[in-house]
Parts: sequence; structure tokens; C-alpha cells
Amino acid sequence: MAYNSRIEKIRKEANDASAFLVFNHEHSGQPATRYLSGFSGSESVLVITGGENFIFTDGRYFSQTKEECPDFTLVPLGKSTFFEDLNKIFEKFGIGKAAVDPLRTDYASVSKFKEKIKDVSVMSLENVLQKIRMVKDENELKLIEKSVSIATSSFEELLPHIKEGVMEKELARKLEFLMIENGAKKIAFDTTVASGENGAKPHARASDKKIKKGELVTFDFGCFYRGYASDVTRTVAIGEIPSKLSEIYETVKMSQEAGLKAAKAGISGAEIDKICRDCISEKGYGDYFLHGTGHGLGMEVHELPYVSAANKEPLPENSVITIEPGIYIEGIGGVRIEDTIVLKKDGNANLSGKLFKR
Ligand SMILES: [Mn+2]
Repeated sequence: MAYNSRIEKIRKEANDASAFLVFNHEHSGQPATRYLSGFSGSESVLVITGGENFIFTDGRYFSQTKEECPDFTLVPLGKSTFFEDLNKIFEKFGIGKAAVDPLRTDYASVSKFKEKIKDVSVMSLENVLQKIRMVKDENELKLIEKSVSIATSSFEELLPHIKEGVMEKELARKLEFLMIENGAKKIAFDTTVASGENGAKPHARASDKKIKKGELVTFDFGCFYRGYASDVTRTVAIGEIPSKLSEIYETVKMSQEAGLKAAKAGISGAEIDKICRDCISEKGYGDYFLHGTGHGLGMEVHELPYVSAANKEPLPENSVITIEPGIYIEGIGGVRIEDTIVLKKDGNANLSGKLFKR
């Protein structure tokens, strides 16, 4: 079972502590909770010990927990009895030190813990699960591929509707509807539909503006499928476009293709970023590439590893990243093209495939 090997990994990383805790309040501890246990609900506490593993949750989730987490012992989560119940587990298993991820655990939970449980110290393991989650297993790769294919095939269905006179937000709602109809659980983030000058804002939301002839329109969209995200960006031209716009489109396309060509396991995020950025700088648009080249993708839309100048670490095999250079010029417009790829030893598999240009 995948969960067993994930639990083994976290136990190894949390070696200096005798338990690893994940507090999940109103989804705050997702996706760590789901990754380790399968639990998809909004309220829980996981206790990973050297032997038995526990999940605290409330009555809304009892039967769901039995289905989703057969390997975990369910403990009813009572607000007034929680720390007593937790302490019983610590005593039973002789736990003196418990680890948490400080980036994903709220300060209030840790403070309360320290106040209520004096005999167990809390150790902080920054980003511990996010690092484990960088390398995807076969099943995760299949789910990401499916999530990406729902997004790209929905966009193909949207293509005939992208024309002069249609409002940006009509297209956004239609694309979101198509993704749900094609099997997505929910959309992964606010869909961007940015036409004309709006394209100069990398994360513009879809507005009331109507699409006009001679404009570029950028679509950034994605969905969740069985806990895994997709994130795709396409820029399309409406009829004939001015030569300046086609120049920036061709520049971004060239940069993105150079990134796709270079990406493989072992190269660093910084190296890919430099390759993409150099292509854009050579054409004189370096100052208009306003963000990093890409990011990891999985149970979160943005996760490790980052494809940016700051990440000098080699990217691991079977990590999933996006390559998404862009150019944004105020008063003129913008272009971004984003694909999702799986890194392999000698190259990569492009999950979002072909580029669209009309
Ligand atoms: Mn992205």
C-alpha cells in the first residue's frame, strides 16, 4: 500500500522524534493528512508513531474515516478531551518528542499542546512532507496526468467559443463547467481569462470585458481530480494580431520550448529558469518576464520543487513541474504558455502536450 511506504518515509525523516503530528483544522492540514492517511475531510489530527497510527476526527467523519483510512485507529475528537486522549497515546507508546511541520501547523495548536502536555517536547521539521511529496509514485503520476488531460480536453472544447464579443468571465465559467463535466472534482484556482491589455497582469481574473479582434487572450486554468491538481496556460490570438503581439508570442513560445527541451532529472530549477529567461532577454523583453519559470505540481497547485533562480538543487526523477515563461507589457498585453511535465532521467514527458495558436 502506498500509505505504508509514505508512513515509512516520514518515520525515517522524523527519526529524532517518536511521533509525527498533523493538525488539520478547516482543511489547514491538507494535503499532508490525505497524503499520509487518505483522509479527505476538513477536521482531524494524525498521530504517526513507531507502531500504531491514529486519526482523531469528529462525528461527521466517522464512517468516512473507516472507509478512507483502514490502517488508522479512529479516536473520536472531543474538544475538551483531546489533549487527555492524545497524552494517553503518548504514554502508551513512550513518546517523549513529537515532530510537526512548522510551515503547516498553526501557532495556536503548538502553544496549546505545550501548555497541556508538559512531558512531550515539540520538534520542528520544516517542509518535511513537501520534500517527500516531490517524488511522485506511479499512481500519483496517473492521477496528475488525468487531471491535466481533463483541463486540456476541456480547453479544446472551449476553443470554438473563443471569439469576438464574448465576455472574459463567460469563457471562464464555461471552461470551469466543462472541467467539472469532464470529471473534475472542483476547479483548482480562480480561472484567468485575460484579453488585450488585461493580459499584462499575470494573474488577472476574468472580467466583464468583451474579447476583441486583434487581441491575445491568456487562459490559465486547472482542476482537481482525486486530490491532484492541474495547471495549464494557453494564449490564443483573435484573428490577425499586430506584429508586436506576434513577436512577444513567438518569443515566449521559443523560451518555453527551450525549457521543455532542457528539462530532465538532475538539472536544477535555476538552470531551467536561466535557459528560459535568456531566450526572452535576448529578444529585449527580459524586464517583462515578471515571475519564476515554474513550480512543482501535485496535491497542491504550487508545491516543491520550484523552477526559479533560487532553487539550485537538482530536480528529482519523477517530480512534476510546470514550465511557464511569460511576457507582460502594460498598455499592450501579455503572453504566457504553461505545460506540465514529469522529469525522467534523460528528458521529460509532457502531460499537457500541444500548443494552441489560432
Ligand atoms: Mn502554474
